[in-house]
Amino acid sequence: MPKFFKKVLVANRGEIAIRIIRALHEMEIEAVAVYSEADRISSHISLADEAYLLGGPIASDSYLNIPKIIDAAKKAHVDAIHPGYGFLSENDEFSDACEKAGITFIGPTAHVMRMMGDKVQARETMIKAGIPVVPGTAEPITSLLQAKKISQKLGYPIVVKASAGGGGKGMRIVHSEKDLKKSLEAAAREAKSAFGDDTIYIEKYLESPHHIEIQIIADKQGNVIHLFERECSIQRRHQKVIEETPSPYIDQKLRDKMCKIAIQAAKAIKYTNAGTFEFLVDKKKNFYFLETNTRLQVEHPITEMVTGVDIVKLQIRIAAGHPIPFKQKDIVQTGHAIECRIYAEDPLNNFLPSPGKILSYRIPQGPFVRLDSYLYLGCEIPIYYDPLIGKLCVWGINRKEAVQRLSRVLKEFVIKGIRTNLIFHRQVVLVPHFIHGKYDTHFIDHEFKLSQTKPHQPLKNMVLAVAAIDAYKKGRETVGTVKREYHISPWLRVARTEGLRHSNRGFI
Ligand code: MV4
Repeated sequence: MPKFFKKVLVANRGEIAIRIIRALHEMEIEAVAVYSEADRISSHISLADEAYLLGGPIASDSYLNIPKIIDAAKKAHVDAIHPGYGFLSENDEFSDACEKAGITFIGPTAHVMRMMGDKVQARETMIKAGIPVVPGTAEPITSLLQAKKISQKLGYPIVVKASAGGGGKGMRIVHSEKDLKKSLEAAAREAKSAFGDDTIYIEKYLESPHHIEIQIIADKQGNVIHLFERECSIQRRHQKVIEETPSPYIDQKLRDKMCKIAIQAAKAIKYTNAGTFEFLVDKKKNFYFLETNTRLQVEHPITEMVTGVDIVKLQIRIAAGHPIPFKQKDIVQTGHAIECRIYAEDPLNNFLPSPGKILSYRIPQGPFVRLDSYLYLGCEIPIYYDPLIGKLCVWGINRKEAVQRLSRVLKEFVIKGIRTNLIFHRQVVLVPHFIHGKYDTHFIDHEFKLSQTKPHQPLKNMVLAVAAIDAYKKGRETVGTVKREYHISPWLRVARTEGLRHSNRGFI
């Protein structure tokens, strides 16, 4: 008889559903999958012990539908539900609905979710707990005069943010008072549209910060530990793309300070289960609380690789009422890990989603390589959900070896039938600022222009032609027309032949 739960429903899809099912099976717990019409043949179903169809392809009829998920959980007689990330993972109503149905929600309490989901309240709570927050308003902005006074006091640039937001939605950077009114209106409008709540607040804008987060684990007995930091500054339109640990930007002294503050913050809000406290670190190495992610993070594997801790198993254990089975002194950071998020999107077409069917693929393997994905031959990448298809993670004894290993596996990794951002990742590992760990949140904007401009057709044809010749010479079979994947950055190859320059400010 398992020590924790007999049966758990995984209220998610794709790679994270598989990740959770694997943890459950290693704990000898039965796994129940749920799925939509669009995921009828998805691989998380085949790995589960039972599977329940929720409804149509759109998330509101399936993965976001609380009554349907609770109904499936009751039919399956599960003891607990793991929400994964995204969808309902930070939805306090879902957490409440689980508890009301007598089903354990594997995550923090609904109260903590509500407190941290309101960014103005989260800031107030952190200020009371003695946690450094970015200078700004403790209360929402309700008038232009109030905004002007606050902004004059802070000094421009300032940033307007949505209280119900996160992830940069509704965020507006304001460089002078003349732009303040329209920015406030735009931020409120976007917040209302995205979150149904137009509450906004103001902060001093930190120039070129780092986005560094601390992984926290807290049990129901009051024990709180950290699992060190993750550097998440390589983002495109506020979407993390590459994460690594340890951060190449902070030293041990700053790491100790940040981890201690994150534990202090978790204790102040009586956090339980796995959570992540995000900070901005400025050029003077001052750090400020940004927001709390009350769920398992996409990028959790790199923390697992350097600490040897299975975070998902810990979540399940804690939710079942068991204490953390080790002390802080038992946790050490060993080596260096980097994660590349593999998206079904086309960097040659402004990173637009690229749904379709996987016709063939070659998975990179070898020592210290981990791929969390739902890929399989014939797999359909649907248009209805986030285009993340997997996370390619590597570990090295130090950052140099991790980057070398990442470069190798990115060349090995081939996916045919859809376009992916693999071509982009292969460029990143060639950029000196990345290789030397000298980057901040402006990395992509500063180093690449791919995300802003679509290449003019002749250049794009040239890239494809070069790749086809390259593939033909090397005897590689191509799919239909031109092989879409390259093993070194075709942009660089064409740049050299075309006389184009790949400066450190991208292609011009
Ligand atoms: C900031 C900031 C600088 N100053 N707040 C908030 C949501 C997160 N995804 C990005 N956020 C930021 N908040 C202040 N006061 C910088 C970021 C930031 C960022 C901003 C613009 C472009 C890319 C960014 C990547 C990480 C963090």
